[in-house]
Amino acid sequence: MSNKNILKDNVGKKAADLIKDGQIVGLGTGSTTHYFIRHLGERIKNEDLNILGIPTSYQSLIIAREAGINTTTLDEYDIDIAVDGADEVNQNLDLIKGGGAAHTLEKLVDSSAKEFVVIVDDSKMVRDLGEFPVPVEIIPEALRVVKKSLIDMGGKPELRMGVQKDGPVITDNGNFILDTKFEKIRNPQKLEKELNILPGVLENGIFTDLVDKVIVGSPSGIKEID
Ligand code: ABF
Repeated sequence: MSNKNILKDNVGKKAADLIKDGQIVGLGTGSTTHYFIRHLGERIKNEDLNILGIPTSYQSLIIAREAGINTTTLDEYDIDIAVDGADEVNQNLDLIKGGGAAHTLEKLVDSSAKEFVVIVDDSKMVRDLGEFPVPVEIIPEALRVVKKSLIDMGGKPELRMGVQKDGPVITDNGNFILDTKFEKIRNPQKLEKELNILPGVLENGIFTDLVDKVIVGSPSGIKEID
């Protein structure tokens, strides 16, 4: 396992140890949360726990199934605790998410949870958000119009392309992603709201005022910030 993956594994295990029997758990997306989901699956098996997961993407649904976690939906249950990754975390515990193109459902699940825990390695901790472009999910018909609005707002939007570069990434909701670079984001709350009122925008990857705890893995150990 690479050094970074060891850190992800450590924080994933730490978060899995927080989960209590009987809880409904939001299952985030991304490589760090995969470790969490696998550790949670092991605990469910070893301790015979009664836990249901609510996935934030097809990716996390499939990993949950592989890990032996039964899943349900937000239509049926409220969420006790959600555990998710992030692309950037600032000192106020605001986030940029959406590197995995799943931020719309992530925001719904994470914001519905009574407790929202973020797990990251220390490379994700930043002073100001914005080095990582803000993912903006748009309906395909809005591409030209929203791109222009984002440029007018000072952003540099780029349509996210698939690995083969032969077509755009399509989200689980059938939409496009405009990865939008802004200079240092001084007021994440304001930008989060301004992006979401653009017609054609479904959701953006800035998450503010949602996080209860961040578990950070570094070579010197695990730190919890709340
Ligand atoms: C998802 O996965 C995203 O919102 C975030 O963009 C990303 C983090 O991925 P990783 O853990 O692989 O760095 O949670």
